Amino acid sequence: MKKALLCLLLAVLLLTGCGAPGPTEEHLIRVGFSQVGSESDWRIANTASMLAALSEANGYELLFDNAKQRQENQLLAIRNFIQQDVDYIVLAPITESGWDDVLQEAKGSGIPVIIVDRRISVSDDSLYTSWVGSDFLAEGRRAVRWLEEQLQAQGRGQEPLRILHIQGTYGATAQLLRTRALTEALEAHPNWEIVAQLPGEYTEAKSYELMRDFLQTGQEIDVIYSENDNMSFGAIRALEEAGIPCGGEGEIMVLSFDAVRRALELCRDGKISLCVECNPLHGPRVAALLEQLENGSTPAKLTFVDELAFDRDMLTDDVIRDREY
Ligand code: GZL
Ligand code: ZN
Repeated sequence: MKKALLCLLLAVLLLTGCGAPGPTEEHLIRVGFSQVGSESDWRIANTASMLAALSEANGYELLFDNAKQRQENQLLAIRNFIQQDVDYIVLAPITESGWDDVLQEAKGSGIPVIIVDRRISVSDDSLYTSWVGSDFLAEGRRAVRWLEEQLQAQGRGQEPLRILHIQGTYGATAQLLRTRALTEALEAHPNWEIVAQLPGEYTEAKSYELMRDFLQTGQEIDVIYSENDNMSFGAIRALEEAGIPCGGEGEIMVLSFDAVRRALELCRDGKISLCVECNPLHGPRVAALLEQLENGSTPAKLTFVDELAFDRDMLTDDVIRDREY
């Protein structure tokens, strides 16, 4: 008897459809992503990673905005996302400051915000749900440690060291913390000196222009501490035009951040002395945070990605071929 009753109940359930899931709702998770711009190879790789992860095939409807390195465009984009009532906002902030008001509006509309890559400094940390990106201070300290070891090995630990410092966009976390690592090092090494700081804005063109003008001064340098690879490419082009070699024994050492493919190749070929990795492949990491939120669980507030540094000895064609960006 019981068995028959059970079968009858099951039949009723299936026929009425309650209990069994309805036809899968073609519900795409609507995400607004405000990207800094397309200023560097790193940024291009980062955008590609985000778009690949937040694809329709993966269940997302992505509203993408490229701010062309202007914060006002990011503010406009976020307000537009709020207007369109997206499910989530992802922000790659060009600088740390200036986000309180617009994130207050997103919070008021009940739209969770994920920050990716650089950090934001806001009065109230509840204005964003989660951040994923690099430990930029660790990156800078990695470069400084490598330089100290090189100089020791060359018996130059106590010699005067003239450093040209090419900086990224002022106020970007990558700039603030890669710079802090260098200024910390100057305190530890009174024989080190920053002979000039050039605002390269992370672009090859700007860095080339500033480097070409700097070389007109005839100021001698031993090291270029360049806060991303594209600025290193611009500086190296200016050096080569001025007939000044770099990367060889006793020549200018270029320390560069990002470790994009072109930089790794220049490092393998002995032009760049150190490539410090800054991993741009945040797409899957952001998608994982969104999935946690979709499943109602609370993601970590801060997620740091692990990174390393490459010098010439480490770079074989195989290593470079296997790199994803
Ligand atoms: C670092 C990122 C920086 C890269 C640059 O995570 O914010 O911005 O180092 C990019 O290449 O332009
Ligand atoms: Zn929805």
